Order: sequence, then structure tokens, then C-alpha cells
Amino acid sequence: MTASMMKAVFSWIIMAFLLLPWSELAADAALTRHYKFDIKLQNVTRLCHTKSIVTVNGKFPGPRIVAREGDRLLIKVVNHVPNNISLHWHGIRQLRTGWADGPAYITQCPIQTGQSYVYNYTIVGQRGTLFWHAHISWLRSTVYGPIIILPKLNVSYPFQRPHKEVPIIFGEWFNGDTEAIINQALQTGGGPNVSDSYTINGLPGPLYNCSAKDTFKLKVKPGKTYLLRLINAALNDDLFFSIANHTLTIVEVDAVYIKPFETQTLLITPGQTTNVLLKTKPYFPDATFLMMARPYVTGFGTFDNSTVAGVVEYESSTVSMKKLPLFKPNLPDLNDTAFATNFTQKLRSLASAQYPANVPQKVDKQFFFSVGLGTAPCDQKNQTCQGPNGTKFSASINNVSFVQPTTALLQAHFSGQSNGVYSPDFPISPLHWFNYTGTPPNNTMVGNGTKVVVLPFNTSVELVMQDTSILGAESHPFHLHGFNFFIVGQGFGNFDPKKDPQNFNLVDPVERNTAAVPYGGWVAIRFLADNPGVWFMHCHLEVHTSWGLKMAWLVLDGSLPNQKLLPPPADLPKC
Ligand SMILES: *[C@@H]1O[C@H](CO)[C@@H](O)[C@H](O)[C@H]1NC(C)=O
Ligand SMILES: *[C@@H]1O[C@H](CO)[C@@H](O)[C@H](O)[C@H]1NC(C)=O
Ligand SMILES: *[C@@H]1O[C@H](CO)[C@@H](O)[C@H](O)[C@H]1NC(C)=O
Ligand SMILES: *[C@@H]1O[C@H](CO)[C@@H](O)[C@H](O)[C@H]1NC(C)=O
Ligand SMILES: *[C@@H]1O[C@H](CO)[C@@H](O)[C@H](O)[C@H]1NC(C)=O
Ligand SMILES: *[C@@H]1O[C@H](CO)[C@@H](O)[C@H](O)[C@H]1NC(C)=O
Ligand SMILES: *[C@@H]1O[C@H](CO)[C@@H](O)[C@H](O)[C@H]1NC(C)=O
Ligand SMILES: *[C@@H]1O[C@H](CO)[C@@H](O)[C@H](O)[C@H]1NC(C)=O
Ligand SMILES: *[C@@H]1O[C@H](CO)[C@@H](O)[C@H](O)[C@H]1NC(C)=O
Ligand SMILES: *[C@@H]1O[C@H](CO)[C@@H](O)[C@H](O)[C@H]1NC(C)=O
Ligand SMILES: *[C@@H]1O[C@H](CO)[C@@H](O)[C@H](O)[C@H]1NC(C)=O
Ligand SMILES: *[C@@H]1O[C@H](CO)[C@@H](O)[C@H](O)[C@H]1NC(C)=O
Ligand SMILES: [Cu+2]
Repeated sequence: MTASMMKAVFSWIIMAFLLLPWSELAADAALTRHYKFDIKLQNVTRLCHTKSIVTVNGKFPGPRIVAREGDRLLIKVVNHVPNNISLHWHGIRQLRTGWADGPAYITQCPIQTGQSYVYNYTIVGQRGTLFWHAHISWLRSTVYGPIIILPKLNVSYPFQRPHKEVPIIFGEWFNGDTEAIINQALQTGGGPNVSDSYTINGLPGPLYNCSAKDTFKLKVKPGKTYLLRLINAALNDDLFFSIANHTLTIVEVDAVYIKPFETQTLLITPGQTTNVLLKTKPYFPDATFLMMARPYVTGFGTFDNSTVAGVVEYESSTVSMKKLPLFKPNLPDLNDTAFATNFTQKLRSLASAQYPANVPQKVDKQFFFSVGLGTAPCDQKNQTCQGPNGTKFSASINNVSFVQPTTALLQAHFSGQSNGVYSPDFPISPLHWFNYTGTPPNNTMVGNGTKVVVLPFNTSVELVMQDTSILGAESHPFHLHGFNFFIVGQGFGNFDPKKDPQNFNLVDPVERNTAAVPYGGWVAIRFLADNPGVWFMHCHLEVHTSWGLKMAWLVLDGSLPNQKLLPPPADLPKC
């Protein structure tokens, strides 16, 4: 381009800017939104048990964050409780701002009692429903809340505009203290106690003892469309969800639009979000309808098999509140893998001109991770542990059970002091092949370490995650920080590197941040490592994370100035 051409283009850009109507200018006018999160104790009663829980601003579930695509968020977190805390903004890409991602000892040291930290990040290229939660030990059992990202001003949804939008966040309530539960389990080596109920917006609903008054009610009008923003913040359980006598249209998962489809029932794993349209009946139906959720379970251990319910109530000006008949939805069996598979395979990226599916077509590096449970030696002198055959439960990826460091990986990386904190030699595939989903091997003991995979900037990654049957096959919802990925394939049994890639979908695979490794099967994902930093990847069943089912990717800086991790904020907590 000659200088005069450049000058012409430049003045044209300025002209265009000046001629735009005000509203179009405002469409790009991103805001900075300020939030103050006080971490406080609060007494809360559910199922007739009162306990003191860790909360944000005394609220359970925590406050909503509402922002627009392009906005900057400044969230000041002040810790007033005896526990260490850190918060994660689940699904937010955190481009170059890994310091604000939140997992304790990965991207930051915890915020200690009396300390504060400002999470500072911009929402880039994302719109939809995500959520925030504590990312240390099991504190996320009570510390969580919705993140609602509206499209930019004057940009509409690629579906019918809803009459109302309603967040529906699933959780798990324990009558006991969850910190005591997981600490004791890690000490004895056994499985932790399971929850006493599931919750919808913090409420267990009428199917539990002493809980009818704690029921979530969705009041609706006939003939309207509601956007339900579903979030699974439960600690340890995938959930089936359905509303009696109503069909749901799924329009978005993990803050990415999909090709809409209708279903009576959906499946949502911990760490996933799903936006659905609920079209109410065109007339007042003279009935009340339950919405219900209960788990999808594949493992061999004990679990909470209870059902949470909320109510869909039609408001009417003419009919008095007489006793209306109540309808319940039919939910799949607790072990209905056929339903889970069928449902998962219907999810496809919208892949429109406006919202393309940028699936990496070439792959620079391939990884194969075996994921599943195993055992570790009992380290209690002269005692037997409560895991299988007197061992401790453990879990590993490629036989590495992740050992949490005592200083944050990102700080160690940025300051060039990784020695003794982590090693860059995480195995790219299992050291020994075995029949991953066949008869379990005799030796169930797994190794451990604090290892990362190092990726040059802009590496195109393909990762196959293979479930193992070492302690029984099980579905694991894996969550990747810092990126969305495309689910290009999945199947049962052992992944076949010759045959299976032939069936990969590289056109419109679903894009998300949390994907289930199927029960006794495998999932293949692709992502572009265009975000420098240290990015945690882990099973979002908190019990498995506690047992070590986690690892980290270290993405190096690129050569351009805008391809580098920003320096740490001055108030970043220290260990
Ligand atoms: C919770 O209840 C206990 C016992 O009644 C009381 O001592 C404590 O002050 C309460 N805590 C809060 C935060 O209200
Ligand atoms: C937030 O981070 C940006 C850089 O990403 C920086 O320019 C800004 O000053 C920070 N704001 C605060 C309040 O720390
Ligand atoms: C709800 O569905 C059941 C069958 O599942 C049906 O018997 C009933 O009539 C329906 N009720 C309403 C009000 O739609
Ligand atoms: C849940 O598990 C308990 C204890 O194992 C059992 O008694 C009960 O029948 C189960 N309930 C359902 C709905 O499966
Ligand atoms: C699911 O559980 C039921 C009993 O609740 C059992 O009859 C059935 O065989 C199980 N199905 C699978 C696929 O394991
Ligand atoms: C799978 O989905 C199709 C289409 O929605 C449905 O007809 C079929 O019954 C489903 N199968 C199972 C096992 O859920
Ligand atoms: C463990 O048992 C051995 C022999 O039975 C005994 O000598 C030793 O003192 C015990 N150690 C502990 C920590 O109890
Ligand atoms: C426990 O020991 C029994 C008997 O030796 C064996 O059959 C079983 O496979 C072992 N289980 C595990 C998880 O190691
Ligand atoms: C793995 O084990 C399964 C179940 O026992 C068996 O059907 C399959 O043939 C085995 N695969 C290989 C490659 O040995
Ligand atoms: C595993 O244990 C079985 C039964 O104890 C034995 O027959 C088999 O040889 C063992 N396999 C290996 C690989 O050690
Ligand atoms: C790591 O494995 C070794 C060898 O089995 C064991 O002694 C050690 O306790 C393990 N460390 C952790 C933190 O689990
Ligand atoms: C809180 O975190 C600091 C820094 O890692 C650590 O030294 C301390 O033991 C932790 N305190 C608690 C109560 O876990
Ligand atoms: Cu898991």
C-alpha cells in the first residue's frame, strides 16, 4: 500500500466513524463493571439443618454478575472468613489475563483471611451463560453464582427474543461441613460422604423431608417464551433435567450458540451451562408442573440418588388459587447411558456466518490421555486405609496423579522460578498400553507428580481422553480453563487411532469448555493454544479433582506484543 492509499483508507475510517448514528457507536462502547464480593459466613437452614456456610455477600447462591460482551469486570474480593479462598470465572477465556482465572495454586495463591484481590478481566467474543465459583478445596459447594453475558448492544439473539430470562443453578446441599468431609476422606483414603440433597437456586424442593417451603417457583404467563439459563454447580453429579408437559428448545451451551433442537429432557454435567427456551402453553392449563433433576451415575461408588424439584406455576388473573393437579416429568434411569449418548450427539455448533465454528483443521500436536481412578499406598503408619483393599483412592491422567504445589504455577512460570515447583514433562501418552476399558490390570497403584505440558503459542492441539476401567469405568466431565474446545469425536471402548479419526466432525462440532469422557469410552477435542499462561484442566467432579484427576497446560508467549501474558497485578496474593 502506498502512503497516499493508506491516508485515503485512514480518512475513510474516520469518516465512517463520524457518520455512524449514535446507537451504532454505542454498540461498541464497552463498560467497566464493578462488583464487590465480601466472603462472609452466613447461617443457612435446609432440610431442617442449620449450618454456617461460606458465602459471597451473605447470599446463597451468590450474586449474579450481569455484563455485556466486550465489558471489563473489576471484582474486588475481600476475605472475611477463616478459610483461604480464590474464585474462578468458569468458561471466561481470560485472554492474557491468567492472573484473574482463579484456581488456587495454579494461577494464584489463595486470598488469605483479611486480604483482598481485584479480579480484572475483559469478556472477549463470548455471550451466553457461564458461572463463577470458589476454586479451592470444596468451598464451591456454597460459593457460586451465575455469570450472564448479554450480546453487545443492538445485537439480538439468533433465536426468538424471550419474554423473560431466568437463571436456574443446580447445587448440592450437605448437612455436614464440606471442608470436614473432604479433609477426612483425604486422610482416611476412603470415599467422602455424599450430599443430602440437590438444589435449584439453593432450594431442595418438596420431595425431601422438611423442605417443601424451600421450593423454587417459576411463575409464568401463558403463550410466552422464557429463556432458562441452566447451570450445573453441583459438586459431584451429572444431572438429568425435565419439566412436566413442556418441551425445551436448547439454544446455547457453555456460552456458545448451537443449532437449536427440542427435547423433553436434557443432561448437564458439573461445569456445563445450557440455555433453553421454554414456550408456555397458549392457554391457562389449570395445572401445576414440576421441574425435576436427578443424577446420571456411572461409577461404582455410593452417590446421592435423590431428586430435586421446583414448580412451574401459571399466573392467572381469572382463576383463584384453588388446588390444581400436579404433573411430574419422567426422568431417565440413573444409569441411562443410551440417553446420555443420544443427547450429547445432538449438540452441534450453530456454525453460521455471524457465529462460525473455527474448528482447527490441521493439528500440530496430538495427545492421548488415559483418565480414571486408581489407588495410592496407605501412608498412615501401621493402619489400613479405607480405599480399595486398604489403600487410598487416587485418580490420574496418564498415570500421573497431580500433586498440588505450595506456590502458584503461573507465578513460578512468570518469574522463571519453576525449579522445584513443576516439571515440564507431562507424558503425551500413557507409558504402557493396556486394554483401557477391558479387564482391569492387577496393579491399580498410580504415580504422582506436578507436571505440565508446554505448548508454543498458537499450537493446534488434538487431545483424546480415554476413560479407564482400572477401578470401574466412569464418565468424567473434563473442564479446560482458558479455552473453548471443539468436540470432534467420541465413542465407546478403546480409541482406534486408525479408524476413529475418519469419523471426526470438523464442520460443526459443538464448542464448549466442559466435555464428558464417556463411560468406558473416549472423547476427542481440538483447540488452538492462542492464550499464553498456565491453564488448569480437570475432572469437574470435585471428588475426582481432590484425588488428583487434574493437570495443567503451559502456553508460552507469542512473539508479538499482544501475544504475551500481561504482568501480574500488584495486589496478586502471595503464598
Ligand atoms: C450462626 O449461628 C451461631 C449459633 O446460633 C451464632 O453463634 C453465630 O453468630 C451465627 N453466625 C452468623 C454469621 O450469623
Ligand atoms: C485492569 O487491567 C488492565 C490491563 O489489562 C489495566 O490497564 C487496568 O489498569 C487494570 N485495572 C485495575 C483497576 O487494576
Ligand atoms: C401432562 O402429561 C400427562 C402425560 O405425561 C398427561 O396425562 C396430562 O394430561 C398432561 N397434562 C396437561 C395439563 O398437559
Ligand atoms: C436410593 O438409595 C437408597 C439407599 O441405597 C435406597 O434405599 C433407595 O431405594 C434409592 N432410591 C432411589 C430412588 O433409587
Ligand atoms: C440400570 O439399573 C437398573 C436397575 O436400577 C438395571 O436393571 C439395569 O440393568 C441397569 N442398566 C445398565 C445399562 O447398567
Ligand atoms: C435418541 O433420539 C432420538 C431422536 O430424538 C429418539 O427418537 C430416540 O428415542 C432416542 N433414543 C434414546 C435411546 O434415547
Ligand atoms: C508400627 O508397628 C511396629 C511393629 O508392629 C512398631 O514397632 C512401630 O512402633 C509401629 N509404629 C507406629 C507409628 O505405631
Ligand atoms: C482387592 O483384592 C482382591 C483380592 O486380592 C482382588 O480380587 C481385587 O481386584 C482387589 N481390588 C483392587 C481394587 O485392587
Ligand atoms: C479389551 O477388553 C474388552 C473387554 O474385555 C474386549 O472386548 C476387547 O477385545 C479388548 N480389546 C483388546 C484390543 O484387547
Ligand atoms: C494378574 O493376577 C492374576 C490372578 O491373580 C494372574 O493370573 C495374572 O497372571 C496376573 N497378571 C499379571 C499381568 O500379572
Ligand atoms: C507420591 O507417590 C509416592 C510413591 O507412591 C508416595 O510415597 C507419596 O506419598 C505420593 N505423594 C503424594 C502427595 O501423594
Ligand atoms: C492459606 O494459604 C497459605 C498460603 O498458601 C498457607 O500458608 C496457609 O497454610 C493456608 N491456610 C489455611 C487455613 O489453609
Ligand atoms: Cu471424574
